[in-house]
Order: sequence, then C-alpha cells, then structure tokens
Amino acid sequence: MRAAGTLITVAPTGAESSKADVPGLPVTLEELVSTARACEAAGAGLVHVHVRDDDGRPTLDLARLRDTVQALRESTTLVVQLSTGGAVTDPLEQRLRVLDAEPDSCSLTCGTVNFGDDVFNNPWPFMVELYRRSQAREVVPEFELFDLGHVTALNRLLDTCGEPHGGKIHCDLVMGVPGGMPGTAQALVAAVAALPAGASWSATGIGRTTLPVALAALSAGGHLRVGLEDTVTFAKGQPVEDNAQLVRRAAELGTLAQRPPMSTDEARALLNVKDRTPARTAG
Ligand code: KMH
Ligand code: ZN
Repeated sequence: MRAAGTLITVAPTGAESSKADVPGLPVTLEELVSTARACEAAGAGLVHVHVRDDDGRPTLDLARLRDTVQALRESTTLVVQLSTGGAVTDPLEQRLRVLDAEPDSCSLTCGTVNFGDDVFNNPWPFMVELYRRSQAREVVPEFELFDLGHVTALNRLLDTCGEPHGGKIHCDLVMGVPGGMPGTAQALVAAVAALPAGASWSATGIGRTTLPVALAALSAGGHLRVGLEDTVTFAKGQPVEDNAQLVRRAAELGTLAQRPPMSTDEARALLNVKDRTPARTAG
C-alpha cells in the first residue's frame, strides 16, 4: 500500500565521521538536542541516534544513552531510535545492552556485511537475541537491510520469533555501502519486492547515492532517511551545512511527490511505539 505522508528519519551523527572532518556533526548532547529540534521543525519524525563521548568518539556508555533518550524526549516529540549497530569495533554484548536505555525504537541489522575496509558484524544468534530483547522490553525494531540477503534473514527472523513489539514491521534499506547492495533503483525494487507483506520501509543512499535512492524510494511508495551519518556532501563540491538542510530537502521532495512529511504523531502511529512520555501516560 502506498503511504499517504512521508516519514522522514534523520540520522544526524553515525559512528564514522569526526567533528574535525565534518564541522556540522552533532557530537555533544547539546548539539544533538538542538539538531533534533531543528530537524523536527523541518519535518523529521524519527531520530536515529549514535552517541559520542567527551572526546567525540563513538560510545555505547549506558548512562549516556539514557541521558540522551531522556533529553530528546524532553525537548522533542520525535520517535527516539537508538542505534544497536554502534561502530564496527563495538562488542556484541555492549550492543545488546543498548536496549536497557529504553528507547522507543532500536535499529536491528539483519546480517553481516562488508563495510568499506571493515566488517559490520551481525551473526544470526546476535540478531535473534537482540530481537527477543526488543520484544521483552517493548521496543520497536527498525530492520536495517544493507543487502538483498538481509531481507531473507528478516523473513526468517519473523518466522522464527514472531511479530515485533507493536505488531508493525518497519524496515530501512541502507544502500550504497561499499560491500552492500548498490544505491540504484533496480536494487531498491528488488529489495522492496522481497519485504514481508504489509511492511513499511524507508531508504537511504550513502554518499553520492543519496538522491537517486531518495527519488526511487518516493516513486516506489517508501519513506526517507537522511542525515550526516549517511551523507556529508549536499551537491558536487558543496558540503552539507547541517542535518536540517538535508531534512528540508527531503521534505521538499516528499511534498513534490504529493507526500508531505508526516507529523511525529503519525510517525508514532506508523511504528506503533509504546507511549513512554510521562505527560502523555499521566492523563
Ligand atoms: N555504524 C555502522 C557500523 C546502525 O546504526 O544500526 C552501523 C550502523 C547501523 O550505523
Ligand atoms: Zn546508524
């Protein structure tokens, strides 16, 4: 079914770029919160979060993750998704513990993939354990699919472990990673055709595949993910200024396609995330 509005996910930081190379990268909590607010105002519905330490390096420190979730909940109405992918060097056990920070949603990558010169490790037993923990903690997973085989593994995961918390299956195609599926319309159509029935999905293209993937996703009825995690160049020779610039462009593309950005309430309904906001649960 074709979606009525466009869910815009922003992935503002990631684990790969440094502040020295990308000055607009939000690495402190203050920078992240102000980025999230600007992106919400520009049309984002969901924020995919990687956290940095005091030196700007990726960390999975649980106290920092908890503080980040709380600060984003206090300052925005965005769906807060924590990355369980982390950095390629992060141990699997630490990646599992991310769920203890009680985000609305978590990423769950459906297989191992070459990641440039590195390997992004997601063995089957890890996927199963992460999925079972997301069910137990009532966290909605977003299935990250870097390759066509990951779609097969997603279908196997659902067959083996049942439906996700909330009953909605939401996927994100991460395309154009060196080692994963290419960022082309043909690859996108093949991956979408293999998704579980009724799943919603977004797509993001890494680097110069950003625009072709966004346009292909909109034409195929999908949602959009953008952000400095995935792309640091806005156009040839023009670095991205900040994440909101990418969200504004995504919102313009969605509006042109007659699918303007979803509100954060619509994003919550799409994923059926648990209501964890004290003000909302109180009354
Ligand atoms: N940083 C990549 C190795 C995720 O957030 O779940 C993995 C990643 C995926 O970014
Ligand atoms: Zn990520």
